[in-house]
Order: sequence, then C-alpha cells, then structure tokens
Amino acid sequence: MSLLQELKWRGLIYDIINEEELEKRLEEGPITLYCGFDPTADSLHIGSLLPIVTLMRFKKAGHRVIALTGGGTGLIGDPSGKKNERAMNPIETVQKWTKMFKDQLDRFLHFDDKTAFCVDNYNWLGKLSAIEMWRDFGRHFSVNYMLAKECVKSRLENGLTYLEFSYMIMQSIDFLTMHQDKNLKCDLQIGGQDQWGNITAGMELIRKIEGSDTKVYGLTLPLITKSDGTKFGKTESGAVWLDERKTSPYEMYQFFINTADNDVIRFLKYYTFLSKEEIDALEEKVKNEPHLREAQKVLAKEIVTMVHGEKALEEAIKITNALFSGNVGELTANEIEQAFNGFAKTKLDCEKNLVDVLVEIKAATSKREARQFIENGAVSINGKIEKDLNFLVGKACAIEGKYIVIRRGKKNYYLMEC
Ligand code: 485
Repeated sequence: MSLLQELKWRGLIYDIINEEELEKRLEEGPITLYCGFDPTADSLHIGSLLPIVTLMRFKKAGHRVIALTGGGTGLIGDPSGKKNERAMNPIETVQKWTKMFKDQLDRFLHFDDKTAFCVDNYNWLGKLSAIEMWRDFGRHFSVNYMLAKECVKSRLENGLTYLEFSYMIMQSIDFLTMHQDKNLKCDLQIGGQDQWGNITAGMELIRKIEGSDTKVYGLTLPLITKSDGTKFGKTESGAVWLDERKTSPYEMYQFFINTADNDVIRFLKYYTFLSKEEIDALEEKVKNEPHLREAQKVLAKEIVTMVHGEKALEEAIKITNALFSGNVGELTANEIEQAFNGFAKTKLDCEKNLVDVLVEIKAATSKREARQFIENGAVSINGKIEKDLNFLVGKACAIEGKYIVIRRGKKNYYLMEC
C-alpha cells in the first residue's frame, strides 16, 4: 500500500487536489509538508492529535514535516468553521502558548531541523508592514474569490470583521514563504476539513507568484464524528487536552475506553499505527465478543502511551482496575488525584465518627441509614470494608496522610481530604 492508499484506507482523506499527481510526486522522493496550529489555548487537544499523527505517518514514510505554530496568525484568529469571532489574546499570552505548543509538538515529531521542523509564522508575519501586505499580497486576492469560500461565506451573516477576513491571506503567505524557502521547499499543506479554503487560497497565491505550472498540493482530514451524533473530544469536564495537568492520563484512558463499538475501529485507523491485519482482527472481536471491549482497550492503550508514555499508561490501568474492584487502598495520593479529578472533595478538619461522616458527605440520608449501610458491609474505607459503627475517620487512616476514599455500595465513591 502506498502512503496515500494507506491514508485512504484509514479514512484520513476528506479532500485532496490532484490525487494522481501527488501519488506520483510522493513516489519520486521525499516531499516537504506542513500543518499549522494556532495557539488559542495553553495546550493542544485530542482533535489536533489527528493532524499530528498524520504528520508522523508522513515522517515515517520518509518525508519531511513542518509543524507551524501560529504566533502571528494566533493574533488574528481564523474564522474557518467558527460561528463567532475568536477571543483576541494579548501578544505575551500568544507567545507563551506558542512556546508551549512547540514543546508539545516536539514530543511527537522530534524536531531535528532535517526531517522535522518547527517554525513560527510570527517570524515573517510579524515583520510585514501593512503597505507590503496589501501591495505584495493583497493585490493577488480577488474579493469575489474570497467571498465565495465556504469559510468566509458561512460567517457573513454572523458578522465577519476585516481582521478575520484577512486571515486567509496570512495563511496563504505562510505556504508561499515556506514554499520559497530554499531549505524547506514546502509543497504540501494538510489540515482539518475546515482548512480547505485557506489551503487552496495558499496554493493559488503560490501559482500566481511562482507561475501557473508550479506544483503544490493540499489535503484535508475529516472532522471526527461520533455515531451517536455528540461532539467528539468533549467529556463532562470539558475538552480532552494533551497536557497531563489539564487532562490526566487516566482521564484520557477513560475517554477512549468509553468509545462506542460503532466508532472504535474508525478511531483505531485514525490514531494508531496498528496494521490492517491487526485492526481487522480487532474488528472481528468487536463483532463476536463486544463485551470484552478488546478494541477499546487497545485504542486507549495506544493513544495514552503515545501521548504520555508507558509509565502513565500503567498508572491509568492501575487506577481503572482499582476503581473497578474497589481496591483503592493500593493507589498513591497522586493516583487518587488523577482518579478523582473533577470530583467534589470534602475537607476533613478533625477526626469524626464514620456515621456522621456518611451523613455529611450525603452517602446516607440519616444516621439510621448510615448505621444500616455500615452493618450490612456496604461501606468501605480506602478499599477495606468497615463494619465498626464507632470507626473514626481521620488523618491516621488517610492514604499518605492526605486522602480518604469512602465507597458505598458498588459504585458510589466519595473523596475526603485531610
Ligand atoms: O499557515 C497556517 C497558519 C495557521 C494555521 C494553519 C496554517 C492554523 C489554522 N488556520 C487553524 O485555525 N487551525 C485550527 C487550530 O489551530 O486550532 C485547527 C483546525 C483543524 C486542524 C488543526 O488546527 O481547525 O482542522 O487543521 C490542526
């Protein structure tokens, strides 16, 4: 299978210009391609991981990849696919986030300035004067052409400022700049399907300036959808981030473990480097033994390992098993923090009787009920069933002197902090 055929099989190609020519070009030798990421937050998220993994696939196949951080475009804001104007962030914030993006991207692409590059478009867009911008580049863009683009058209009713309208020109200048750069010679841009307008505008600009027979290419990836119609990449506590301080490895593991049977094979193709044979075998398992959730386990394992490493994966599995079996006593304080991130914590300032605690944390509606639960063996402290009605909850029984995990019944967990 050629690289393009593989991308197709994986369902990664939404749109492509001149497929046959690109196929030939990729056979002839290494191509340089890029994908841009605008620093609009302090971390990349699970949606941006798809283009990152796609860049990794190109790199693995021997091509040269550029991850562009939008230190310049991040100051403008891409209207593509957005209903409303993006927040205008201060320059210092965008610069800080640009640096954080670079560090995150490096974990996947390993920038060596030979096969993988990281560039910041602030380096050229930041130097451009307004007169140059209009005289050198603006004159190549027909307003009719720009208005006809879906990414602009769909925003016209909601209001589109001149600032955002000019975004397409900025992104086009990037493609041109890196195409002309003797060291980079970038000929292909990839991005999500909302980037089609910006990518084709860049190709058009290159052909206008470099000559109409100049060969450049564009490819877009599909927007990830879920079979139940809800938005991919969101949990109850918000987006799934790549920064472990924002989304713990355990939360990310849970996110993928909960993938629906109808989606899991598609996601395995998108995100993992497993072969067709391996994925076909998992597809059989989803059909024949869906209850084992084998495919979901592989998906979660592959992604958490790629993003956070093997140790984090082991921890995530350990937490999952502990919460399932109830043996939370084997968790460290740090693992408890991951497991209960987003959970309400009750502060314990002095030793208290277990019966009172159960009422306080609303695990029981009355003292009478609390006593019943305890006597029936339905209450456990840090994984151990507690049947003593006089048990004292305090620092002495806390994990690492910090956390007490109370469980009532099979599934109700409560966290107390000393
Ligand atoms: O030269 C470029 C400068 C900036 C960009 C691309 C090329 C960023 C792009 N305009 C953009 O806004 N991308 C989004 C972002 O940064 O959050 C998302 C896209 C998504 C996918 C992802 O970036 O919405 O489809 O391309 C990598």
